[in-house]
Amino acid sequence: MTQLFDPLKIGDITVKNRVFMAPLTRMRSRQPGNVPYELNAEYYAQRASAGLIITEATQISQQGQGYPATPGIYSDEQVAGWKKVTDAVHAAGGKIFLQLWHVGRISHSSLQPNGGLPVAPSAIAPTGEVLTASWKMAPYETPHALTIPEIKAIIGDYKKAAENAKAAGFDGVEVHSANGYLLDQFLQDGSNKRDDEYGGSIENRCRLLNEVVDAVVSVWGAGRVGVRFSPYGTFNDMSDSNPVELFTYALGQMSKRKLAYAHVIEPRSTSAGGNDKVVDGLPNTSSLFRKAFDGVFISAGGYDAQIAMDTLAKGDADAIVFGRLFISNPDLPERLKAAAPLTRYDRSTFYGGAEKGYTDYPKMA
Ligand code: 8OZ
Repeated sequence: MTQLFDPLKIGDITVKNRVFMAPLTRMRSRQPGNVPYELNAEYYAQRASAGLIITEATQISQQGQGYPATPGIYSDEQVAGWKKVTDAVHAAGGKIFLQLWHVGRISHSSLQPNGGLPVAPSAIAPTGEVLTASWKMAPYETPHALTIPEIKAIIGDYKKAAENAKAAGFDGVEVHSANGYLLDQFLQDGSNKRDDEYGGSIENRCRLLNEVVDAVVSVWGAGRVGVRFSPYGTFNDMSDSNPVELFTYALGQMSKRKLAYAHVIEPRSTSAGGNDKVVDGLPNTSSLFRKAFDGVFISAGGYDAQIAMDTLAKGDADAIVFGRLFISNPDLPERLKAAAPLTRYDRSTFYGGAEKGYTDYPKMA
Protein backbone atom coordinates (compact mmCIF):
# COMPACT_ATOMS: atom_id res chain seq x y z
CA MET A 1 0.00 0.00 0.00
CA THR A 2 2.88 2.37 0.70
CA GLN A 3 3.54 3.14 -2.96
CA LEU A 4 0.04 4.52 -3.51
CA PHE A 5 0.73 7.00 -0.70
CA ASP A 6 4.23 8.00 -1.68
CA PRO A 7 4.61 11.53 -3.03
CA LEU A 8 5.42 11.90 -6.70
CA LYS A 9 7.15 14.61 -8.70
CA ILE A 10 5.28 15.32 -11.91
CA GLY A 11 7.00 17.92 -14.02
CA ASP A 12 7.26 21.12 -12.01
CA ILE A 13 5.08 20.04 -9.10
CA THR A 14 5.13 17.39 -6.37
CA VAL A 15 1.89 15.66 -5.42
CA LYS A 16 1.17 14.06 -2.05
CA ASN A 17 0.01 10.63 -3.26
CA ARG A 18 -0.55 8.53 -6.38
CA VAL A 19 -4.33 8.24 -6.12
CA PHE A 20 -5.49 10.67 -8.82
CA MET A 21 -9.01 11.78 -9.67
CA ALA A 22 -9.96 11.14 -13.29
CA PRO A 23 -11.47 13.72 -15.60
CA LEU A 24 -15.21 13.03 -15.22
CA THR A 25 -17.94 14.60 -17.33
CA ARG A 26 -20.85 15.52 -15.03
CA MET A 27 -22.81 18.08 -17.13
CA ARG A 28 -23.57 20.33 -14.18
CA SER A 29 -22.26 23.76 -15.15
CA ARG A 30 -24.50 26.78 -14.56
CA GLN A 31 -26.75 27.80 -17.44
CA PRO A 32 -26.74 29.81 -19.59
CA GLY A 33 -23.09 30.08 -20.53
CA ASN A 34 -21.69 26.72 -19.28
CA VAL A 35 -20.16 28.41 -16.24
CA PRO A 36 -18.60 26.57 -13.26
CA TYR A 37 -20.09 27.77 -9.97
CA GLU A 38 -20.14 27.19 -6.19
CA LEU A 39 -21.60 23.69 -6.40
CA ASN A 40 -18.78 22.56 -8.68
CA ALA A 41 -16.24 24.18 -6.33
CA GLU A 42 -17.70 22.22 -3.40
CA TYR A 43 -17.57 18.93 -5.38
CA TYR A 44 -13.91 19.35 -6.32
CA ALA A 45 -12.88 20.60 -2.86
CA GLN A 46 -14.49 17.49 -1.29
CA ARG A 47 -12.02 15.44 -3.38
CA ALA A 48 -8.89 17.49 -2.60
CA SER A 49 -7.17 14.54 -0.89
CA ALA A 50 -6.43 13.14 -4.36
CA GLY A 51 -2.76 13.49 -5.27
CA LEU A 52 -3.96 15.31 -8.37
CA ILE A 53 -7.46 16.24 -9.54
CA ILE A 54 -7.87 16.35 -13.31
CA THR A 55 -11.04 18.30 -14.05
CA GLU A 56 -13.88 17.15 -16.21
CA ALA A 57 -13.28 17.75 -19.92
CA THR A 58 -13.70 21.48 -20.58
CA GLN A 59 -14.39 22.90 -24.02
CA ILE A 60 -11.87 25.40 -25.38
CA SER A 61 -14.52 27.08 -27.55
CA GLN A 62 -18.22 26.80 -28.24
CA GLN A 63 -17.31 24.74 -31.31
CA GLY A 64 -15.50 22.34 -28.97
CA GLN A 65 -18.69 21.52 -27.02
CA GLY A 66 -20.48 18.22 -27.60
CA TYR A 67 -22.87 17.75 -24.67
CA PRO A 68 -25.24 20.02 -22.77
CA ALA A 69 -23.97 21.78 -19.61
CA THR A 70 -20.31 20.78 -19.89
CA PRO A 71 -18.17 23.72 -18.72
CA GLY A 72 -16.04 25.93 -20.96
CA ILE A 73 -12.84 27.94 -20.52
CA TYR A 74 -13.31 30.57 -23.22
CA SER A 75 -15.47 33.29 -21.59
CA ASP A 76 -14.57 35.67 -18.76
CA GLU A 77 -17.46 34.30 -16.71
CA GLN A 78 -16.11 30.76 -17.08
CA VAL A 79 -12.63 31.87 -15.99
CA ALA A 80 -14.14 33.55 -12.92
CA GLY A 81 -16.17 30.40 -12.21
CA TRP A 82 -13.12 28.15 -12.46
CA LYS A 83 -11.23 30.51 -10.11
CA LYS A 84 -13.80 29.62 -7.43
CA VAL A 85 -13.00 25.95 -8.06
CA THR A 86 -9.20 26.30 -7.92
CA ASP A 87 -9.39 28.51 -4.80
CA ALA A 88 -11.57 25.94 -3.02
CA VAL A 89 -9.31 23.02 -3.99
CA HIS A 90 -6.14 24.88 -2.97
CA ALA A 91 -7.69 25.93 0.35
CA ALA A 92 -8.40 22.23 0.98
CA GLY A 93 -4.77 21.32 0.20
CA GLY A 94 -5.30 19.84 -3.27
CA LYS A 95 -3.74 20.23 -6.70
CA ILE A 96 -5.81 20.55 -9.85
CA PHE A 97 -5.17 20.42 -13.62
CA LEU A 98 -7.76 21.55 -16.17
CA GLN A 99 -8.53 19.17 -19.02
CA LEU A 100 -8.65 21.02 -22.37
CA TRP A 101 -11.22 19.55 -24.77
CA HIS A 102 -12.50 19.87 -28.30
CA VAL A 103 -15.06 17.21 -29.22
CA GLY A 104 -14.74 17.46 -33.03
CA ARG A 105 -17.47 15.38 -34.65
CA ILE A 106 -18.97 14.20 -31.32
CA SER A 107 -21.40 17.11 -31.24
CA HIS A 108 -24.65 18.31 -32.74
CA SER A 109 -25.58 21.47 -34.64
CA SER A 110 -27.83 22.49 -31.72
CA LEU A 111 -24.64 23.00 -29.65
CA GLN A 112 -22.56 24.66 -32.37
CA PRO A 113 -22.02 28.36 -33.10
CA ASN A 114 -24.84 29.59 -35.38
CA GLY A 115 -26.28 26.07 -35.59
CA GLY A 116 -23.42 24.97 -37.87
CA LEU A 117 -22.23 21.41 -38.39
CA PRO A 118 -19.73 19.81 -36.01
CA VAL A 119 -16.18 19.73 -37.38
CA ALA A 120 -13.79 16.83 -37.93
CA PRO A 121 -10.68 15.78 -39.87
CA SER A 122 -12.92 14.14 -42.51
CA ALA A 123 -16.62 14.24 -43.37
CA ILE A 124 -17.41 10.90 -41.72
CA ALA A 125 -20.29 10.68 -39.25
CA PRO A 126 -19.84 8.42 -36.24
CA THR A 127 -22.44 5.68 -35.99
CA GLY A 128 -25.03 6.06 -33.27
CA GLU A 129 -26.74 8.95 -31.58
CA VAL A 130 -25.77 12.18 -29.87
CA LEU A 131 -27.29 14.17 -26.99
CA THR A 132 -28.54 17.54 -28.29
CA ALA A 133 -28.63 20.92 -26.52
CA SER A 134 -32.13 20.06 -25.29
CA TRP A 135 -31.02 16.69 -23.80
CA LYS A 136 -32.73 14.65 -26.54
CA MET A 137 -31.08 11.93 -28.61
CA ALA A 138 -30.58 12.54 -32.35
CA PRO A 139 -28.60 10.78 -35.08
CA TYR A 140 -25.07 12.09 -35.66
CA GLU A 141 -24.74 14.57 -38.51
CA THR A 142 -22.01 14.29 -41.12
CA PRO A 143 -19.33 16.71 -39.88
CA HIS A 144 -17.64 19.46 -41.87
CA ALA A 145 -14.06 18.51 -42.82
CA LEU A 146 -11.80 21.23 -41.45
CA THR A 147 -9.79 23.42 -43.82
CA ILE A 148 -6.19 24.28 -42.94
CA PRO A 149 -7.03 27.86 -41.83
CA GLU A 150 -9.80 26.41 -39.62
CA ILE A 151 -7.28 23.99 -38.08
CA LYS A 152 -4.92 26.89 -37.34
CA ALA A 153 -7.81 28.76 -35.69
CA ILE A 154 -8.47 25.76 -33.41
CA ILE A 155 -4.80 25.71 -32.36
CA GLY A 156 -5.27 29.39 -31.48
CA ASP A 157 -8.34 28.48 -29.42
CA TYR A 158 -6.28 25.92 -27.47
CA LYS A 159 -3.64 28.55 -26.75
CA LYS A 160 -6.21 31.07 -25.55
CA ALA A 161 -7.87 28.41 -23.39
CA ALA A 162 -4.47 27.53 -21.89
CA GLU A 163 -3.96 31.21 -21.03
CA ASN A 164 -7.43 31.34 -19.49
CA ALA A 165 -6.63 28.25 -17.41
CA LYS A 166 -3.59 30.06 -16.05
CA ALA A 167 -5.69 33.10 -15.17
CA ALA A 168 -8.15 30.78 -13.41
CA GLY A 169 -5.42 29.54 -11.04
CA PHE A 170 -4.92 25.93 -12.15
CA ASP A 171 -1.71 24.06 -11.35
CA GLY A 172 -1.43 22.85 -14.94
CA VAL A 173 -3.44 21.49 -17.86
CA GLU A 174 -4.06 18.14 -19.52
CA VAL A 175 -4.62 17.93 -23.29
CA HIS A 176 -7.49 15.51 -23.97
CA SER A 177 -6.36 13.38 -26.91
CA ALA A 178 -8.48 10.33 -26.02
CA ASN A 179 -11.94 8.78 -26.33
CA GLY A 180 -12.70 9.73 -29.92
CA TYR A 181 -12.69 13.52 -29.59
CA LEU A 182 -11.03 15.92 -32.04
CA LEU A 183 -7.33 15.15 -31.45
CA ASP A 184 -8.01 11.40 -31.34
CA GLN A 185 -10.07 11.73 -34.55
CA PHE A 186 -6.97 13.16 -36.24
CA LEU A 187 -4.68 10.47 -34.76
CA GLN A 188 -6.66 7.38 -35.78
CA ASP A 189 -7.07 6.34 -39.40
CA GLY A 190 -10.69 5.16 -39.00
CA SER A 191 -11.73 8.83 -38.71
CA ASN A 192 -8.88 10.63 -40.52
CA LYS A 193 -8.91 10.15 -44.31
CA ARG A 194 -7.20 13.46 -45.16
CA ASP A 195 -4.67 13.65 -47.96
CA ASP A 196 -2.89 16.83 -46.79
CA GLU A 197 -0.21 17.29 -44.14
CA TYR A 198 -2.75 16.45 -41.37
CA GLY A 199 -3.59 12.96 -42.71
CA GLY A 200 -2.08 9.81 -44.18
CA SER A 201 1.17 8.87 -42.42
CA ILE A 202 1.36 8.53 -38.64
CA GLU A 203 3.59 11.61 -38.58
CA ASN A 204 0.92 13.61 -40.39
CA ARG A 205 -1.94 12.31 -38.21
CA CYS A 206 0.05 13.36 -35.10
CA ARG A 207 0.70 16.85 -36.49
CA LEU A 208 -2.35 18.51 -34.92
CA LEU A 209 -1.63 16.93 -31.52
CA ASN A 210 1.96 18.16 -31.69
CA GLU A 211 0.94 21.67 -32.72
CA VAL A 212 -1.72 21.88 -30.01
CA VAL A 213 0.68 20.60 -27.35
CA ASP A 214 3.37 23.05 -28.51
CA ALA A 215 0.88 25.93 -28.28
CA VAL A 216 -0.19 24.89 -24.78
CA VAL A 217 3.43 24.37 -23.67
CA SER A 218 4.28 27.88 -24.92
CA VAL A 219 1.84 29.16 -22.27
CA TRP A 220 2.51 26.78 -19.38
CA GLY A 221 5.95 25.22 -19.89
CA ALA A 222 6.19 21.46 -20.50
CA GLY A 223 6.45 20.72 -16.76
CA ARG A 224 2.80 21.69 -16.24
CA VAL A 225 1.26 19.97 -19.25
CA GLY A 226 0.00 16.38 -19.42
CA VAL A 227 -1.68 14.46 -22.22
CA ARG A 228 -4.33 11.71 -22.26
CA PHE A 229 -4.65 8.84 -24.77
CA SER A 230 -6.94 5.82 -25.13
CA PRO A 231 -5.19 3.27 -27.36
CA TYR A 232 -7.61 0.47 -28.34
CA GLY A 233 -10.59 2.44 -27.07
CA THR A 234 -13.63 1.98 -29.29
CA PHE A 235 -15.89 4.56 -27.58
CA ASN A 236 -17.23 7.15 -30.06
CA ASP A 237 -16.77 4.79 -33.01
CA MET A 238 -12.97 4.83 -33.04
CA SER A 239 -10.58 2.48 -34.82
CA ASP A 240 -7.03 2.43 -36.10
CA SER A 241 -5.20 -0.05 -38.31
CA ASN A 242 -2.08 -0.09 -36.11
CA PRO A 243 -2.61 1.27 -32.60
CA VAL A 244 0.75 0.06 -31.27
CA GLU A 245 2.72 1.92 -33.92
CA LEU A 246 0.49 5.01 -33.74
CA PHE A 247 0.46 5.47 -29.98
CA THR A 248 4.12 4.50 -29.58
CA TYR A 249 4.94 7.31 -32.01
CA ALA A 250 2.55 9.78 -30.35
CA LEU A 251 3.95 9.00 -26.88
CA GLY A 252 7.47 9.39 -28.27
CA GLN A 253 6.55 12.86 -29.53
CA MET A 254 5.19 13.76 -26.08
CA SER A 255 8.32 12.33 -24.48
CA LYS A 256 10.54 14.53 -26.68
CA ARG A 257 8.61 17.52 -25.43
CA LYS A 258 9.28 16.46 -21.80
CA LEU A 259 5.64 16.74 -20.74
CA ALA A 260 4.78 16.48 -17.04
CA TYR A 261 3.03 13.15 -17.62
CA ALA A 262 1.34 10.81 -20.07
CA HIS A 263 -2.08 9.48 -19.04
CA VAL A 264 -3.35 6.32 -20.71
CA ILE A 265 -6.73 4.59 -20.41
CA GLU A 266 -6.93 0.81 -20.20
CA PRO A 267 -9.45 -0.53 -22.72
CA ARG A 268 -10.77 -3.10 -20.21
CA SER A 269 -12.92 -0.31 -18.80
CA THR A 270 -15.68 0.53 -21.24
CA SER A 271 -16.02 3.66 -19.10
CA ALA A 272 -17.51 6.67 -20.76
CA GLY A 273 -21.24 6.51 -21.19
CA GLY A 274 -21.04 2.73 -21.10
CA ASN A 275 -21.66 0.08 -18.49
CA ASP A 276 -19.65 -1.16 -15.56
CA LYS A 277 -18.27 -4.35 -17.01
CA VAL A 278 -14.56 -4.90 -16.92
CA VAL A 279 -13.64 -6.69 -20.13
CA ASP A 280 -10.81 -9.17 -19.75
CA GLY A 281 -8.42 -10.34 -22.43
CA LEU A 282 -7.78 -6.92 -23.97
CA PRO A 283 -4.27 -5.52 -24.37
CA ASN A 284 -2.75 -4.11 -21.17
CA THR A 285 -1.91 -0.68 -22.44
CA SER A 286 0.18 0.47 -19.51
CA SER A 287 2.62 -2.39 -19.92
CA LEU A 288 2.50 -2.04 -23.74
CA PHE A 289 3.17 1.68 -23.80
CA ARG A 290 5.04 2.41 -20.55
CA LYS A 291 8.40 2.37 -22.28
CA ALA A 292 7.27 4.66 -25.10
CA PHE A 293 7.15 7.64 -22.71
CA ASP A 294 10.24 8.69 -20.79
CA GLY A 295 8.56 10.39 -17.84
CA VAL A 296 5.70 10.07 -15.39
CA PHE A 297 3.13 7.57 -16.66
CA ILE A 298 -0.34 7.47 -15.16
CA SER A 299 -2.99 4.87 -15.85
CA ALA A 300 -6.80 4.89 -15.67
CA GLY A 301 -9.58 2.42 -16.26
CA GLY A 302 -11.35 -0.05 -14.00
CA TYR A 303 -8.84 -0.03 -11.13
CA ASP A 304 -9.45 -1.32 -7.64
CA ALA A 305 -6.97 -1.08 -4.75
CA GLN A 306 -5.34 -4.42 -5.52
CA ILE A 307 -4.84 -3.89 -9.25
CA ALA A 308 -3.61 -0.36 -8.49
CA MET A 309 -0.96 -1.61 -6.08
CA ASP A 310 0.11 -4.43 -8.39
CA THR A 311 0.45 -2.01 -11.31
CA LEU A 312 2.65 0.35 -9.31
CA ALA A 313 4.69 -2.54 -7.93
CA LYS A 314 5.32 -3.89 -11.44
CA GLY A 315 6.42 -0.44 -12.56
CA ASP A 316 3.74 -0.26 -15.26
CA ALA A 317 2.59 3.14 -13.95
CA ASP A 318 3.66 5.84 -11.48
CA ALA A 319 0.16 6.85 -10.38
CA ILE A 320 -3.34 5.39 -10.71
CA VAL A 321 -6.36 7.37 -11.85
CA PHE A 322 -9.77 6.55 -10.35
CA GLY A 323 -13.01 7.77 -11.89
CA ARG A 324 -16.26 6.16 -10.83
CA LEU A 325 -14.94 5.34 -7.34
CA PHE A 326 -14.07 9.01 -6.82
CA ILE A 327 -17.63 9.99 -7.69
CA SER A 328 -19.07 8.02 -4.79
CA ASN A 329 -16.10 8.21 -2.39
CA PRO A 330 -14.98 11.82 -2.02
CA ASP A 331 -12.28 10.69 0.45
CA LEU A 332 -11.10 7.76 -1.69
CA PRO A 333 -7.37 8.01 -0.74
CA GLU A 334 -8.19 7.86 3.00
CA ARG A 335 -10.54 4.93 2.42
CA LEU A 336 -7.98 2.99 0.42
CA LYS A 337 -5.37 3.65 3.09
CA ALA A 338 -7.72 2.39 5.82
CA ALA A 339 -9.00 -0.49 3.65
CA ALA A 340 -12.44 0.89 4.50
CA PRO A 341 -15.54 -0.16 2.59
CA LEU A 342 -16.30 1.81 -0.55
CA THR A 343 -19.66 3.36 -1.39
CA ARG A 344 -21.20 2.08 -4.62
CA TYR A 345 -21.90 4.78 -7.22
CA ASP A 346 -25.29 5.45 -8.77
CA ARG A 347 -24.91 5.67 -12.54
CA SER A 348 -28.32 7.33 -12.93
CA THR A 349 -26.94 10.55 -11.36
CA PHE A 350 -23.66 10.71 -13.34
CA TYR A 351 -24.82 13.31 -15.87
CA GLY A 352 -26.84 16.46 -15.23
CA GLY A 353 -28.80 17.60 -12.17
CA ALA A 354 -27.39 19.25 -9.06
CA GLU A 355 -26.35 18.04 -5.56
CA LYS A 356 -27.87 14.57 -5.76
CA GLY A 357 -25.20 12.05 -6.71
CA TYR A 358 -22.65 14.87 -6.84
CA THR A 359 -21.88 16.56 -3.51
CA ASP A 360 -24.01 14.34 -1.24
CA TYR A 361 -21.81 11.23 -1.08
CA PRO A 362 -20.57 11.08 2.53
CA LYS A 363 -17.01 10.81 3.76
CA MET A 364 -16.07 7.81 5.89
CA ALA A 365 -17.71 7.73 9.30
C1 8OZ B 1 -18.80 10.51 -20.72
C2 8OZ B 1 -19.82 11.27 -21.24
C3 8OZ B 1 -19.50 12.38 -21.99
C4 8OZ B 1 -18.20 12.70 -22.24
C5 8OZ B 1 -14.73 11.28 -22.31
C6 8OZ B 1 -15.35 13.56 -21.94
O1 8OZ B 1 -15.06 10.14 -22.54
C7 8OZ B 1 -15.75 12.31 -21.99
C8 8OZ B 1 -17.17 11.93 -21.74
C9 8OZ B 1 -17.49 10.84 -20.97
O2 8OZ B 1 -13.54 11.61 -22.36
